[in-house]
Amino acid sequence: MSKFDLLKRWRVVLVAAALVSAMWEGSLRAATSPPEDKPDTDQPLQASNDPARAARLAWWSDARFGMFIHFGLYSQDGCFWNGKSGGSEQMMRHLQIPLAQYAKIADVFNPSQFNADQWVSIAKNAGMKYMVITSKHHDGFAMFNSQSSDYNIVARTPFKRDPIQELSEACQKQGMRFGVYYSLGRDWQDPDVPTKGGWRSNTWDYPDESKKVFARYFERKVKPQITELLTHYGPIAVLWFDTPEEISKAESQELVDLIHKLQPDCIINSRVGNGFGDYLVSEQKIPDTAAVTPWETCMTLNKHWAYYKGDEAWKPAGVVIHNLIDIISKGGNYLLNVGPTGAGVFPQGAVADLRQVGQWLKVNGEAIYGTTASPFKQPLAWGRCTKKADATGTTLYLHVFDWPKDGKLTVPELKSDVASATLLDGGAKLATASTADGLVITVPAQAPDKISSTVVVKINGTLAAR
Ligand code: FHN
Repeated sequence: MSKFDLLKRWRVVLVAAALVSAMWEGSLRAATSPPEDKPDTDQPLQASNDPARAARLAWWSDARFGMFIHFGLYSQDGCFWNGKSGGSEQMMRHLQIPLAQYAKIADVFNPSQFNADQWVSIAKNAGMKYMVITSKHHDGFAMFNSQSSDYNIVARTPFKRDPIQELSEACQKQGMRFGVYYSLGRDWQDPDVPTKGGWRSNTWDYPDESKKVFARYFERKVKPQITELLTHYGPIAVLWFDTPEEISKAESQELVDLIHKLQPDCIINSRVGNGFGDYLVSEQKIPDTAAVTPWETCMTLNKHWAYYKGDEAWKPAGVVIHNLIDIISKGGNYLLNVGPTGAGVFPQGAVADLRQVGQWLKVNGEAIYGTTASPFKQPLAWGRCTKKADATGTTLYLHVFDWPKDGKLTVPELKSDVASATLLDGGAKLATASTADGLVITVPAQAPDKISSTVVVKINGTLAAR
């Protein structure tokens, strides 16, 4: 065999060996690196006709629209660590960063541009009525001056201020309801937090899942911190728990009782676990149909919960407005998330979006706040419907996304006695006719708003939908 043939044969062997090792390496990484975190599947809520729950939820149901904020050590460099992308606010898990290393981020965390009044006024001008901010995410780091764990922003950072305190005060000043997010079943600082299947725990500092006892963490950290948040930070309108994981039914019940003892008006979401809570979480998705229990869609404005370096994929304001209307037409609330930077400011893309949403709500807010789900069984081809009903009758708000080209807006299921139809913006009266196809409203050639125009239909007496 010539030298050339021999070389060729060796080359084939070397290339094959390189291929096999690359595949092996890849499969190793796949096996060891935790799978991407998908939203938890939310357990259905226990049925409840508890008048106290209805009373707690009254303002929340009217509010319809709130701001979610993910802000923590992971914000410092846009979910990057040592120049590597951590993928999201879960970077400590995704990069398996040892606790001692991750805690060093606190040494430089100094959001010097943080201004609570500014955050609240941005939310308020966007038409949002409540705010929920991460008081402790899965990394276990408290964004408040916790007396039960010095792993917190006041004790461990050069910032030394308490953003939860400052935001609570700013919300009270500006008439915004204030709530806190708390990661319940994931805490990568505490040695006692097992998760379902283990792969969402801190297995790199605390590898033995069998040694972890949730109850110890529950007594040592959860109950004391929830007590602090409900005792030292003024009215907490919503306690937004996340990832209940291994919490027991008794522990969920104990938390609910503790919260209602300290602040009876505090609303609790379904991720307190085991079917407890006042409303159901629907993460990143809008249900196809109206739900019977109170519910809320929480959603990112771009593609990440926390500030992620380079993520400028902001949902256009039109999409946000259509989502808001769609959600309310199904009886839900919209909790829209912003991830502030490590400097303590909202990304400009988010601010611009929210400003445009607020301008639309300034004109059309009557059709949003205090409204309830559409009375119609069939979806409306041109948009959505929300409604208000009181002793005097029913008002329907027709949200027209696709303005009729022939000037005729048909509401197929509506056969009630119509008192009037008007444009919400400007009040122009519109002619109506009851036909075999339903109510036909004659509308002007031009849509009042390019995103969604509102037609107000007042009904005499009770609504008769087909
Ligand atoms: O893992 C978290 C995630 O970081 C984020 O906080 C969302 C918000 O609903 N909840 C969990 C994913 O379901």
